[in-house]
Amino acid sequence: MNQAPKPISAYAELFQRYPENPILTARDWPYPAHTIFNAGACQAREGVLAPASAGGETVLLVRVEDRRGHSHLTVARSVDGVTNWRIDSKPSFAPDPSSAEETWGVEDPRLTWVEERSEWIIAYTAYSPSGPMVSLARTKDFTSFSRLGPVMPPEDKDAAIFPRRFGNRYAMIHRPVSGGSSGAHIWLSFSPDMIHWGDHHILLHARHVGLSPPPLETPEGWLLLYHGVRQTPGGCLYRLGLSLLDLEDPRRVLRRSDEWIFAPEMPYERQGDVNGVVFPCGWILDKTSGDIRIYYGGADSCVALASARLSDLLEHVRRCPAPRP
Ligand code: BMA
Repeated sequence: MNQAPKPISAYAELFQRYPENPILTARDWPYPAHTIFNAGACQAREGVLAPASAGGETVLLVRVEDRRGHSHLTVARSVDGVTNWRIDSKPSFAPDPSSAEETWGVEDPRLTWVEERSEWIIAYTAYSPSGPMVSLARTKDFTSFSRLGPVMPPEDKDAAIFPRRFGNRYAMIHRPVSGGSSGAHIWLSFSPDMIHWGDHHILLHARHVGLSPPPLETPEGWLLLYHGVRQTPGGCLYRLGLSLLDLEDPRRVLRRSDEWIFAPEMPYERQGDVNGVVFPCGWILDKTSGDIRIYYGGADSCVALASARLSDLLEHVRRCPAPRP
């Protein structure tokens, strides 16, 4: 194995990259694929309708792009979450040909186990001719899927559902883009039934930010890992920051990092179909060890893995400033 170059940053690193990254590329695919990247992640048991708390193997729902530039989602499973991936032999969740919203594919799934419904809710980007929009689907076993349908009109993406209700309402983070130059902020919306969404609030203001994996419940609040996009003369750079939301009222932002904590540094993050992108859609907390595995797309061309300690992330975010009122 070639020795991977050391990260160039001199800052203390919260995330450790898996030394043999990337863990999956299109070359691993059992059928023709142009690239694979941006995977949702969870732990589930094959063929068993079991709650997330029951553990099980790692399931990735991987974005696969074909040579038309259209994406679908395919399941990859691994016992240790790192090696020996078993990949479905055909697309597991393909665009619905009868749905105009999915004409140009389905992208970037985020998976949330919703205990009271005993099912996984998948928030994904449906690429319609009018632009990207947020759609929801559900599954109990990652074998059969059914759609709840589009829930946010274009342009909107980077959505994930919270695992439990607040009062009697579900909550969802998403990233609408309005016309003009008012920016792309992270929003929070509520719904009584997961279909009809309203009571919209801006959570994080910025020129261009979006949620990365789904919010993670911790004793100190909902931990958010989000990406910030910087446009440079050489293209976009996608880097990650942390934020913390109040546990009972996720409209309250408690902390937000003003420095990025993870950025494209390695060759598989800096060079690919889209250079300079790290894009996590899933993270898995091992509640016993406190370790988190973060699955992220590298340069829109592979799936890579990094790990962090939950206690380190919380210590870091605790020291971040509280947003100005
Ligand atoms: C974002 C999303 C991601 C992609 C990233 C970089 O807007 O579309 O799927 O990884 O751009 O191209």
